[in-house]
Amino acid sequence: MTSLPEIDGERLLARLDAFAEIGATPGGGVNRQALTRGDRQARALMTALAKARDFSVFQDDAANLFIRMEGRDSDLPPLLIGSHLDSQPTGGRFDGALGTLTAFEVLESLADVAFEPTRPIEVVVWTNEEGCRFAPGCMGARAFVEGKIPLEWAGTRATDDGSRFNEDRLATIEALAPEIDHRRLGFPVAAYLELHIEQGPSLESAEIPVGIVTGVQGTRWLEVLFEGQTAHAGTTSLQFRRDPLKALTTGLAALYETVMPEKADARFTVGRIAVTPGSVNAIPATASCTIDLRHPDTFVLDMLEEDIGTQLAAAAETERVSFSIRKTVDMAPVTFSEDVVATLQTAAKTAGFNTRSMISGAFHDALFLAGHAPTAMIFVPCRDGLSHNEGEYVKPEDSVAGAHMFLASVLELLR
Ligand code: HGY
Ligand code: MN
Ligand code: MN
Repeated sequence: MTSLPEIDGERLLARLDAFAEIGATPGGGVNRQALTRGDRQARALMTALAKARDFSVFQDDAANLFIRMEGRDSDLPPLLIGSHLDSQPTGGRFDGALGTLTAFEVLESLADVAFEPTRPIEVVVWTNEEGCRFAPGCMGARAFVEGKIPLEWAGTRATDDGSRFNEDRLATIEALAPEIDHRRLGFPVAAYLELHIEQGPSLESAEIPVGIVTGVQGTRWLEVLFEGQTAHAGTTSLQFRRDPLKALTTGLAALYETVMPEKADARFTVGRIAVTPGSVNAIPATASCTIDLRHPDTFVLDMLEEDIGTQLAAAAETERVSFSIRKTVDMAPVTFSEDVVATLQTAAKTAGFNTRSMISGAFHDALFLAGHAPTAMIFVPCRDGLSHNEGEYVKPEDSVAGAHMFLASVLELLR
């Protein structure tokens, strides 16, 4: 090693700008949804940057991308660091990309000084963390940890263009196949560390540059369907109407009044709503919506899920329509490794960072890795805590400070 590794802040900020160009939206954000052309472009750029530094690059059957720095003992399970590059449809330029590019910056800063780690270090880009184009979220991380791709995902259709998950997955793998090697899905990992923007306001309001994430709250996604009878808008009087949209809207109105107002830590979001046949002068045949439900406590999640079912069933009964509810995602709350959290606290002390411990309101790939290897996360502040919005913003000095903390943490984990 020629000298101590140093983060090159300018290089990191330039990388963030370069990736923000891929799928850039007029509002200053990105639309780089999982397994689209934009996602493939980002992976291609990541691969080119890695090969320029002579790192080896691999992908697996879930199209997870790995960038490897060899260690003195290359048989040891690697330290895995990374995040995701796929985005929301009106996403920000930092969600996922900051963690991925910070991990790559750490690899580059180690290579800059010919640092030779005891064990290999791999940067990972997980497939489909967001879950907005293909549900569920964190598909790549989950398939990696389970060592297989769940059969039920094969035909999942994309919400934007209806293409099938398997087709887009294979096309994404195919696009990079000539340049990089393929490897099996899942391998032993010494520890996993992910940096991410907080996507909440607490670090910024407390003016604390680094969050040490000790766990992630639980997330459940529900798909709700009401089926009534489509009929003429002009000739059907009230007593003959079986209107599924009326049931959906009255049911949701009741839930908006109760779930979050009564439970400060609960998060209840209806992100998508659909009506068929969608004709201006026909009473709807069906009305459906998605529900994203979150809470740190599984027991409360169970209770809320039951309340939602009861409330919506009652609305269906009143309107004499049928009703069904399907759970498509159930991510239990996770507590991260105390050892890794303690290592991050040591690293923060050594690097002179004031930190705050916190749990994450957003889910992350780390939630799945926590079941596979000792895992924890580092948060950096983002403006107003805003995310999943084109206005998502991180001050350059906060991105660079996060990278310094990440480098200190990687060195501490390797010790
Ligand atoms: O929805 C989430 O929590 C993650 O940001 N995709
Ligand atoms: Mn994310
Ligand atoms: Mn996100």
